[in-house]
Amino acid sequence: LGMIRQLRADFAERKLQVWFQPQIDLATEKVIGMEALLRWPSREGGYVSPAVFVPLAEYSGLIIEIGEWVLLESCERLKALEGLGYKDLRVAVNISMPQFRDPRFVPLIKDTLNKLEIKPKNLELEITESLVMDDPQIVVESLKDLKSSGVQIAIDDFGTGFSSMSYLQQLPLDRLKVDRAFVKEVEPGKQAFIAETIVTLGQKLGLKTIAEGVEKREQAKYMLDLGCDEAQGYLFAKPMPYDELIEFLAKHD
Ligand code: G
Ligand code: G
Ligand code: MN
Ligand code: NA
Repeated sequence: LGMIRQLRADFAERKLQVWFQPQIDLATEKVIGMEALLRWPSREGGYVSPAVFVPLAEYSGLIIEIGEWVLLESCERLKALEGLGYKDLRVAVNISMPQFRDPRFVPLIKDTLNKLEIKPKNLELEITESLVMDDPQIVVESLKDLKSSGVQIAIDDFGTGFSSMSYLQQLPLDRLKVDRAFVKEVEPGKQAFIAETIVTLGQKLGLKTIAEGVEKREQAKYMLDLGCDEAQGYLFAKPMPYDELIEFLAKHD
């Protein structure tokens, strides 16, 4: 409870940050976009892991306000990047279940895109398999609505959740994110069967695939050879504050 109170106070005092991790087209190695990732500076120095505080924010309902802010912040940064000449980048935002249960969620996204004049296809929502299973009806309904306005949808951490494959055909998906646990299996002289199967599944379903947690050159090469489209990971760039992202983009091309 103490931690939730701290989180609420720090959020109110604008101490939370949104960082960005670049995403790369594997064939050209051009930056195609970035994932927005929350950062909570800790009183003891360093950062509290989102794996710790995001569940607290979900449990307390705070994630609705925080998520609204992450969305706005991400869209404003995307718009600013457009002004700097980066015309067609995409920003991926992680979404939690309580946000779907908020009736203002779908209109909020549409209004934000409208107000900032952002192309809907340049916003991607990342959801997990377990989120879908939690309440398939509301998730499918909301996503169909958003998808019809052009927003992109990705399944995060694909292959790690407890879920039914049947939702893959009901959801209006664009992209599978191959979890880093499967990319990690890519070692010299070995085969990564699960990563390979996910890429093939994506292709058969007409979806793009993006490899997460790519740390080594041989992993990028292996995933490209499998037909995986995109990647993110420390090999290319770690999550970073917006100011560093601008420097990274300037240097990268
Ligand atoms: O940055 P890091 O890899 O530690 O993030 C871990 C996880 O925290 C992410 O995979 C994601 O699931 C979650 N997370 C990060 N930022 C956000 C956010 O803005 N909203 C939600 N709901 N989850 C986030
Ligand atoms: O949304 P998701 O839970 O997948 O968040 C991605 C998390 O993975 C972020 O917390 C980010 O800091 C982390 N991450 C990103 N790239 C790498 C990587 O190359 N290796 C490892 N170990 N973690 C990564
Ligand atoms: Mn994610
Ligand atoms: Na992930």
